[in-house]
Amino acid sequence: MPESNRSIYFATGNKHKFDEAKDILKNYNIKVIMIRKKAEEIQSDDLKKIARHALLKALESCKSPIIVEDAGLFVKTLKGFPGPYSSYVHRTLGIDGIIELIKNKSGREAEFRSVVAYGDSSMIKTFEGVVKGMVILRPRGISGFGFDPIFIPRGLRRTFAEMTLKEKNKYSHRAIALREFAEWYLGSHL
Ligand code: ITT
Repeated sequence: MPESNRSIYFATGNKHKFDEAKDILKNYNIKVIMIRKKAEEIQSDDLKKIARHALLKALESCKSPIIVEDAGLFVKTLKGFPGPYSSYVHRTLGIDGIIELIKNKSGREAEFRSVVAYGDSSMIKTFEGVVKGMVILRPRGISGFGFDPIFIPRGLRRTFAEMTLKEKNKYSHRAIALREFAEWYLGSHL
């Protein structure tokens, strides 16, 4: 059983995601407990489908209530690539691979998208967050993870990797989706 009725589990293999989620959810008095999940993911071009599938798997084998999150970087000039394949592409091509793909193309618009899927014994619900911005050709910063060093949110000058976790949490796709989740969760678990 969760430690209090305001505790939820987060199944992820990514400690950075967990740390970001913990910081957001603590503002809502929701305690989050990390459960390491295996990196078996379905391939789909739809983040929501991936998140729902991961959630159903987690509900089979883990405790509840539980959340999972699926996210990706969608680069406009690459027609949305790497998108749902971001995790794999980051592991294989890496940041340099994305830079190589975009360096001779025009247009730097990109967005990060996140889908948080929540489930308990009676229901499943998803929440989405998007942050628009641009990708750059020279990585900057050492904070965060993944594609953070090449993404600058719209209207700002620094990459996510040049921000503290708290600053990133003001703007990020994950923070938007998690805040939506938290508002709903508190509203329906009073
Ligand atoms: P899970 O175990 O939770 O699935 P993961 O890292 O594999 O962790 P995803 O499947 O959602 O997560 O893959 C998303 C990839 O997209 C991630 O590995 C990063 O390369 C990139 N990404 C997603 N959100 C990001 C963020 O906030 N900053 C930088 N890169 C991000």
